[in-house]
This record gives sequence, C-alpha cells and structure tokens, in this order.
Amino acid sequence: MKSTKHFDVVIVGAGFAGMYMLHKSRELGLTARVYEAGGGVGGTWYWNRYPGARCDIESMQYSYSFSEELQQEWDWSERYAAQPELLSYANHVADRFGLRSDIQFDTRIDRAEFDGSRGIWRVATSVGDAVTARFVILATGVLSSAQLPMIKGIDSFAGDIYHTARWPHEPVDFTGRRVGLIGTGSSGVQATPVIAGQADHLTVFQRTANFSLPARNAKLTDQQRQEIRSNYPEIRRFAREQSRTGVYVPLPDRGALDDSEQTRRAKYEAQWERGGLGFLSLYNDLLRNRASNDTAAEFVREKIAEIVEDERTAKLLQPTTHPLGAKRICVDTDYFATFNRPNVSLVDIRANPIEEIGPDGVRTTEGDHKIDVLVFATGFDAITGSVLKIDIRGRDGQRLQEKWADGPRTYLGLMSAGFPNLFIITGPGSPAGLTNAIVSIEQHVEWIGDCLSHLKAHDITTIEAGREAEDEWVALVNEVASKTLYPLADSWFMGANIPGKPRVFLPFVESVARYRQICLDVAEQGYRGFVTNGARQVRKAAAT
Ligand code: NA7
Repeated sequence: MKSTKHFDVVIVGAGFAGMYMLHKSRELGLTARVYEAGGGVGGTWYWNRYPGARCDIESMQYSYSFSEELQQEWDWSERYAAQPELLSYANHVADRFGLRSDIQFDTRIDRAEFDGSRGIWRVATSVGDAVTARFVILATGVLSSAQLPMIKGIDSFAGDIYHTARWPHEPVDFTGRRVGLIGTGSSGVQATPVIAGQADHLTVFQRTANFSLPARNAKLTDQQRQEIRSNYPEIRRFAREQSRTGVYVPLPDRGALDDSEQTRRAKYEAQWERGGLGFLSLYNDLLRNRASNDTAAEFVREKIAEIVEDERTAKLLQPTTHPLGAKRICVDTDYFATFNRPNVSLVDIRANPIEEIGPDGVRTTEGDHKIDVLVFATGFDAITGSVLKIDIRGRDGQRLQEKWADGPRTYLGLMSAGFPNLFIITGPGSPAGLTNAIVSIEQHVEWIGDCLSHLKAHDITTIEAGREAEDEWVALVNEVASKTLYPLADSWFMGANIPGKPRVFLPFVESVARYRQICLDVAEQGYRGFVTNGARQVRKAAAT
C-alpha cells in the first residue's frame, strides 16, 4: 500500500484551468499536485481531436494573458486555432513554466472526503494513491464529460464507433467508408465538411438544426499579430473589465428594433462577412427580446436557404426550434455548402427518430441507412458532469451528488456550502460556458489565489460558502436567466441534453465584467457570505 502524501492544494485536471492554478499555487508558495485523467496537458484540446476541431473564439484572445512574455512570444498561425495548435500551446505553457513535475497523468480522482476533525481533504485516485490536502480545486472543465447516448443495439454495430470528445490519437481514415454522424452541435458542424471531403458517403443524423455562422478563418499575418500584441493591454483589460463574454468586441448601444430594417440588414450582412460569434454583440437585446432575436434568426435562415441548393435539405437545416444564441452558436467553415455535395445526405431524426443501431447501420422510423463507421458528436454532460463523477463528501459525510440532486447549488459558482476548502473553477453559477473560457478561468484562478493568500495572512483554516449567501446566489442565477431567451432552448446550458438531468439554467447569464466585479466586491468586503474558521477553533474541535 502506498503511503499518504500531503499537499497544500490538490488540483483536479490539467487543462487550461488546472495548469494556471498550479502555476498560481506555486507563486503563493503552496505545495500542489495536479491529477489528470488524460495522458497529457490541454484538457478539452487533449481529448477533442476530431477532424475539423477548432476554437470558436479568436486565438489571440483565447489564450492566457497572465504572462506578458508568453503572450508576446507565441505566434498563433490562424484567426481560429485548430486543435493541434491549441494542444501545442498547452504543451508549450507546461514546459515554459515547468509544470509537468507536479502533474500526475493517467490518473483520475475517484473520491474526495472532508475530514472535519483535521480540516483536511482525503483524496483517492484511480491508481491507488491516498493523498491529503488542505484545499481541493476542481479544474475539471465545462465540457469534459462526453455523452454517448444509449441507443438500442449500439453494441451490435460491426464497424468502428468514435465520439468526437474521445477521438483516437492516430488519424482516422474515412476513405472509401460510409460514415454516419450523429449530432449537429459545434463538434458535428466542424467535423462534417472534413469527413465529407474524405468519406465515400456521409450521412448526417440531425435531431435539431443549429444556427451556425461562417468563421472566415484565415492565416494571421505578422502585421496582424503585431497589431494585436501591441494593443494587448487594452484588449485584455476590456475582456476582463468591460466585456459581456470575455471577448474584445464593441458593446452595442441599442436594440435590434431601434434600427431601420435596412440598417439592421446591413449590420447583419457586414457581420456575416466578418465571420465569427460577434453576431450576438450587434445589439443589446438579441438574447432578451424575441422580436429582436427573430430578425437575426431570420437573416441566418435566409443565408442557409441561399447556400443550400436542395430546397428540402435547406428547410431541414434552418433552425426553428429555438432563438438564435439560446444554444451556443456554431462557427463553421463550409458547413451548409457541404450539403450540396453528392456524397452527403441529411436525415431528420426529429421527425423520424433512430429506432435501433444494427451491425451494418442505423434504422430510423423511416428506413435503414447502411453505415461502416459511426461518429457520435453528441456532446457532454456539461458544467456539472465531471464534478459529479467524483464521489465528493463534505462536512458530516454529505455527498455533493445528493446536495445537487435537484440542480447545482453554489455561491458565485466557486464554492458549495458544506464543502469547505473545495473550490470549483468555471463551476455552475458562474458565467463560464457562455464566455471566452480562458478569461473566465483566469478570473477564477486569480480570485481563488487571492482567497488562499487571505486565508494564510489571517491564519484561517477553512472557508466555505454560507447557506444564506448560496441560497441568494442560486435565486439570482435563476432570476437573471429567466429574463432572457436562453431557457427557450433545450440546451446543455439547461441540462436538457442529458436524460434525467435536472432542468436548471447552469451558467450565470450576467456579463463577465459584472460577475468579476461582484466577486471582487465580495472579497473586498472580507469574503462576504463565506464562513471562515480560525486555526485555533479547528484545533479545539479536533481535541473534543
Ligand atoms: P452539443 O453542442 O451539445 O451538440 C450535441 C449534438 O448531438 C446536438 O446536435 C444534439 O441534438 C445531438 N444529440 C445529443 N444526444 C443525441 C441523441 N441521443 N440522439 C441524437 N442526437 C443527439 O455538443 P458539441 O460537442 O457539438 O459542442 C459542445 C460545445 O463545444 C459547443 O457548444 C461549443 O461551446 C464547443 P439536440 O440539439 O440535443 O437535439
């Protein structure tokens, strides 16, 4: 049996959040150990290796800002980095800051239990390590728990099955194969054109038509990189302190209906040409006012009709079930045009659901589709999935799975009452999921880092969310979501993509800037709403 090691901080996950948290912990003079299920760093970008995988935020903004040297030295090659480049960047960061020596790969955290008498966490790993730590920090990611639907007969399929979020490390060759792709979220939308370019035939099984905007991806020139770099102080400041979603994009000063139809159209047209997610930032009410949203949604539907030649296919690809942006918008390269290829077909599994998968294909209520390779682009048990996979037991043995059975309960998305010294990066109740993830990650890591320094400076042993503050926060998260159009979609923001998952709006819809300010105010007011315990009190409790 292995001996028990002790660390100040145990960090779960070595994606962008875990890596920066490790770096920050070291800066604070804390001993830290990261446990990572994968064989390398990078999180999302380690696992999601599917063809076409690419970031939907511009690379020069979807990158760390905490190190001036790092942001000046790294050359992003394209407007939107592809997965291999993002993974190289993650590896570069790990090497540059010497992180690997404190990361244990191929290791899951199975269980974490709070020992109230000693004020420490006992952590058990999948490879038999027993570790204790004062703090456990979950850097488990928003979209990391892959969802493979349990479709009848799936085990009988004779061909290869892949999930976009568990893609093999070796390239998959689709040449001469009949490929079936299930799922038309960002992953399916990105993979479709690439697979179609290789496969003998691609059948896309669509349950919900999604809004997708052209990326207009392109190589970055030296001059473009230089311009952005020299403007970094303002770009980063804006993203943190002023932006809605952590992206440097002008803030709208009017609603869509405040402009004439002609002006509005011209703005939509110009944004369509610019490409990318900036669409939702054209007006300040696109996610609040259905009539405003309809103008943008209709514009995108028209574009789809213009691109897709077959009328029936175009109709099927036009999203009608939800407002634009109520599900995360996809950003694509030639997605809709791919359906003009003779080797691509679209199957509507909303009208004709999949009944069964057999050895040689997929049977829908409408008929059989012969398939050699099945690709599941069916998404994730988002935001809470990877947290709740760990058996977490807080004060008096309370299980987090039980506490969150009707939906997650946190204060600021950062801590949950009854689970002292357990922090969550990009947790439920924070804006993460709706934002530029790296901006949210940096904000959380820095807030947690400041909090750990505060505890040390004041000889405080434990901190946890107060029940009342948590209740108020959960109510606020629900209230602000209910004033938007988000709840009108069956999205992963709502937990609606996972059978049996409680339907609760998971992220905090307010802007990145406002949320950051709330977190800063809470800290400045002596961690208002949190309950802390002094070193002496804990020692006394242990003695009784
Ligand atoms: P998403 O966006 O959750 O998309 C998953 C897709 O898979 C979506 O079209 C789903 O349809 C479909 N799906 C899920 N389960 C099923 C079943 N059982 N049968 C048929 N179709 C199904 O995941 P992605 O990986 O594409 O993207 C996740 C995020 O990564 C994205 O938002 C970006 O932020 C980056 P549905 O819409 O639920 O009807």
